[in-house]
Amino acid sequence: MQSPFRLPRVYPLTDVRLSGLSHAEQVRLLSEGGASLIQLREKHMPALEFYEQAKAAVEVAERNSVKLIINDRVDVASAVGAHGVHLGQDDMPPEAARRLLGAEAIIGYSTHTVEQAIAALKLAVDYIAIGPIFRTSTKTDTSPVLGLDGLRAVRLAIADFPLIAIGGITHTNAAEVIEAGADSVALISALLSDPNKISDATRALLL
Ligand code: TZP
Ligand code: MG
Repeated sequence: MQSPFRLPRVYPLTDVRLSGLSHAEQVRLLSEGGASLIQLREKHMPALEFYEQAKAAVEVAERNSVKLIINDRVDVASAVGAHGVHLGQDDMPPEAARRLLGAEAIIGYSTHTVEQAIAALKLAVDYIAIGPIFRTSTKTDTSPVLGLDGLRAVRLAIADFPLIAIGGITHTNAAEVIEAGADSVALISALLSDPNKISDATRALLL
């Protein structure tokens, strides 16, 4: 069996609308702040523009020894040579993505309930994301918030499987989210809402 994927404690996601910056520029600033695993999350761009931006972001990531994961788009992940893909409950099944991207690819999977997290253990995924933990205004179509008790229940149900928590995580609550059982915290607005402070905000979380 492959050894489990080791998650860094902080997992930033990019957002072009929130930051006003290209994906590549966000990857540069996040990696300057110490991030080592970054997800490109893009819900609006035409495929050509996202492909071009993802390609540029992969070059920046390689220069900084950062692993890059592409949200939703297995085709873009493959085309730009990203390290992997992050899939949701309604995206292409992880097995299909695994066939396309190969055994070495990092495949992450979003879950929103204890039941979904347990079911994910049988899939060809390297880590599970669980959320939203807290209220968030970054994503509007979310499932109900789980809170820290919900997160603890997921951790109990999946033993030591790699687990990321997402949704409403800030500098103030990140430590208790880790304490409740997450290996890693995924964040958008806490790192990107002030584009002049992206590196500092990332560094502050890693301290
Ligand atoms: N999935 C569940 S909540 C969320 C995603 C993508 C948004 C997280 O954004 P923020 O700003 O860190 O709450
Ligand atoms: Mg998705």
